[in-house]
Amino acid sequence: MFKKILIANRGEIALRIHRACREMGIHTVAVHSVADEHAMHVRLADEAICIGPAPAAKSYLNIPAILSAAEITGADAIHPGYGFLSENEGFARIVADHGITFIGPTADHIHTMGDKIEAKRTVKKLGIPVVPGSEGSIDSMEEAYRVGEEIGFPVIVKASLGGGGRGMKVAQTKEDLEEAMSTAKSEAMAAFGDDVVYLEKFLSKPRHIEVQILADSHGNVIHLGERDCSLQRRHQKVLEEAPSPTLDEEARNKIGEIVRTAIASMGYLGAGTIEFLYENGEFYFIEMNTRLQVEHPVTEMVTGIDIVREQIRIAMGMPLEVTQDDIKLRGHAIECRINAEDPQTFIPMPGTVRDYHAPGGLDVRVDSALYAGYSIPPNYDSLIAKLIVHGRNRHDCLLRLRRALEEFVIDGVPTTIPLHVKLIENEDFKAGNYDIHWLTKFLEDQAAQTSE
Ligand code: MV4
Repeated sequence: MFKKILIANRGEIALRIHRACREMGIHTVAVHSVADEHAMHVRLADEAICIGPAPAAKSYLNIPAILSAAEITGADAIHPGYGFLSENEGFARIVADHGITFIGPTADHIHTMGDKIEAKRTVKKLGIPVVPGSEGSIDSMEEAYRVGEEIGFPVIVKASLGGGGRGMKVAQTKEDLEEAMSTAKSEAMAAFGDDVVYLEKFLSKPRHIEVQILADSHGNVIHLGERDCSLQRRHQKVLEEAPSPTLDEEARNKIGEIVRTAIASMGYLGAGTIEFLYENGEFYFIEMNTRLQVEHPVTEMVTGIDIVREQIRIAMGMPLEVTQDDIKLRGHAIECRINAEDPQTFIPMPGTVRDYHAPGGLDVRVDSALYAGYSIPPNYDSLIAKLIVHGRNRHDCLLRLRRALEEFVIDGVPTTIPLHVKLIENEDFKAGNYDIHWLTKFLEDQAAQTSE
C-alpha cells in the first residue's frame, strides 16, 4: 500500500491528484519550479521540493531532479498527471527501475501507443475499427499513389510519432499528394526527429468522440462511456461533454464493448482513452492516450467514479471497485476550459489575479489552483480553471452552466469565460449539432461580428 505519492505536475491537476490521495490517507509530495514557489499545489501538499528553474525543461521535465525528490522523500509512487512526463516511456521505465511505482501503464504500452502506426496495427488486430489507410508506413511516392488510389481522395498524411494534430497534411487530389508527403515528412523530422508517415482516408466532417477505460491487474476492464471533444481550436479542446449528444445507448454499448475486449487482450493497465473520429454513424480509431486527461471530470460527473482514485488503486495492485454492470450513466456533464487568454486572439495573458470567486451550488465543480493575489507565471499552459457542471439532462446542464459562468469572478487577467457564455447560447450548440470544424467557423463569425 502506498504511504506517500509524489505528484510530478502543477496547477489544477496536481490539486486534483492531491485530493484523491488525501481521501485515501496517502501523503503527498509536491515538486515545483522556482516560478511556482507560491503555487496552490505546493501549499496543499504535505511536503514540497523545488526541482529547478521556471522553464519546464529544467523542472517539470527534469527526470533526475524528480527522481531525486522521490528518493529523498521516500515516495512509494509517482503520479505524472497529464502533459509533461505523463506519456514519456523512458520516465515510466526509470521510475520502475528505481523501485518506485509509476501510476500509469507500463513503459511498453506507452511506447506502442506513442507510435501511431503501431498503435493502429495493434488495436485493429484486436477488433477496433480504424480509419481506412496504409497498413504501415509509406516509404515511397509509388506506394503513396497506390494507397491513395485504393482508398480514394482526399487523404491525410500523418507522422507516426505525431498526434494531437502535429505533422499532418491533407491532399485533396492525387496532384496534391507529392507536396503533402514532403511537407509532412520534413515537419515530422523537425518536430520528432523521425520522418515516418502513414496515409489515411480524410474524413471531412467527423466528430471527435473518445472512450474512457480503466483496466486493473486482475484482468478486469471497464469502460466509462464516451466524451464528445469536437469543440477544438487549433487542436486545443475548448469544451467537452459526456455523453455525446449524437450517440444512443445502443451505439455507446457497442463501441464500449469492442474497446473493452481489445483493451483486455492487450493486458493494458490503468486509465486510458481510445480516441475516435465518428462520421455517418461509424467509429474510426485514430489514437490512444495512455494518461489521465484534462477532461476526465465530465466522465466522473456522469458515472460517479473517481478516476484518479481508481488509477492509484490499480497501481497498488487492487481490483477495480466496480464492474461494468455497476456503471450507469446519470444525466449530462459539460466542462468549460477557462484560460488566461485574450478571448479574441487567444494570446496567453498571464498576470496577477485580483478578485477571485468560484461558482458553487448543486452539481457545480471547479478544478482550479487559483486564489486571489496569485500571479500566473508565463512559463506554462494558460489553462487556469475547469468549470464542470452536471444536470439531469443536457438542457438542465446548459441552464446550470450559464448560471455558473455568470457567477465566476476572475479579475486581473482576461479569460475565455465570455467566449463560453456566447458559445452555449448558440442554436447549433444547443441542438448538439457540431463537428470538429464547427468551432473554428463559429469563432470566425464572432470575429467578423465584433469588427463590424
Ligand atoms: C483526421 C482527420 C480527418 N481524417 N484523420 C487531428 C488531431 C489528431 N488527433 C487527428 N486529427 C485529425 N485526424 C482523418 N483520417 C481530422 C483531424 C482533425 C481533428 C480531429 C479531432 C479534433 C479536431 C480536429 C481538427 C482538425 C483535424
